[in-house]
Amino acid sequence: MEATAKANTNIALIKYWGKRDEQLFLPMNSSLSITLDQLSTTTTVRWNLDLEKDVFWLNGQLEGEEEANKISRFLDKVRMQMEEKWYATVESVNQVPTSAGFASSASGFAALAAAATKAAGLALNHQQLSILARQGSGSACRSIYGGFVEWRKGERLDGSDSYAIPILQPHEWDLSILSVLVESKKKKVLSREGMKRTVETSPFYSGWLEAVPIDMQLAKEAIHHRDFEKLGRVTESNAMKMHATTLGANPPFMYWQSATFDVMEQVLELRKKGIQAYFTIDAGPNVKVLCEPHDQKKVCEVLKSLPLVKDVFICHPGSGITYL
Ligand code: 2P0
Repeated sequence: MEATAKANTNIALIKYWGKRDEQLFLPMNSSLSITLDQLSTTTTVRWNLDLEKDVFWLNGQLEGEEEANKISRFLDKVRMQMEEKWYATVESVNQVPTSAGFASSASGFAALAAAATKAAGLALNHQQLSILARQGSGSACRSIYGGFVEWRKGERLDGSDSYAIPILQPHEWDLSILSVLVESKKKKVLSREGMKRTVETSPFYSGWLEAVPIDMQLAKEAIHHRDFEKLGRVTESNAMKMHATTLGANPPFMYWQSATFDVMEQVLELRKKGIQAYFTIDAGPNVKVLCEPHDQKKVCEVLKSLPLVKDVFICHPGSGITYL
């Protein structure tokens, strides 16, 4: 009744932004991401007859009730498929640089879904695992697979057609994804709250929903033809549109800080000099910069030289879940 699984985080090129069902984590729009080769979570789950509640250890520390309850609510979905309603000890380790401010919910729930079901003796295929992981955190459904991954939003009310599918294996197109750390503090508006507020109040949200299918098509064409410039342009413009919706929310909010602008400007400068680099930004101030591996060293050097940049982590497309 024990299993260990590892999952990497992913970076969305076409963003998941807004839910149509908060309980089932069903998205308003499809999204597309690259699973990275690092920034991972390794999780061991032990189902145990003698436990009276689930116990959650993170990075060697026993977590309090709030965090443990999140895990328990997720494990309830696994328990529903088990004959014996046992509780579990969950031990997770995030392989991310200390307090680097990188989101770990994608790798976290992908690893938990894989370890919990395997430990329970349930043989779920990747599609079923993606559906399960989605119900812990939406973006986790994409981390089940490696490389370039699409999360199809689906239409059904029960979420049975809302899961990720792989579109390109990691070795089929090597890109450099530079995670630029400008801030490691917890964000003020969590992504869950931010997307809810935007869906409910931003007049720009309908424009977002109109734009995503077009961006999605462009991104898929670019990936198919390994057209880096086309992929970069649509990635950057999709991030800008997502962040524009937050400015129209009530109350309005924005995830960027002055250092975020510094990095964005630097990326535009690099392009003026003929170096193909493009940025994307998630629900926080840190920036991810995409470039081709032959430009990686130069781009990294330039970004590290910015005074407000604390660190730059270089990633590449990586694998989906693995069992250890
Ligand atoms: C993404 N984000 O596609 C987008 C871009 C943030 C901006 O997925 O509520 O932690 O757990 O489903 O997955 C972050 O949201 O949100 C996210 P929940 P999640 O990567």
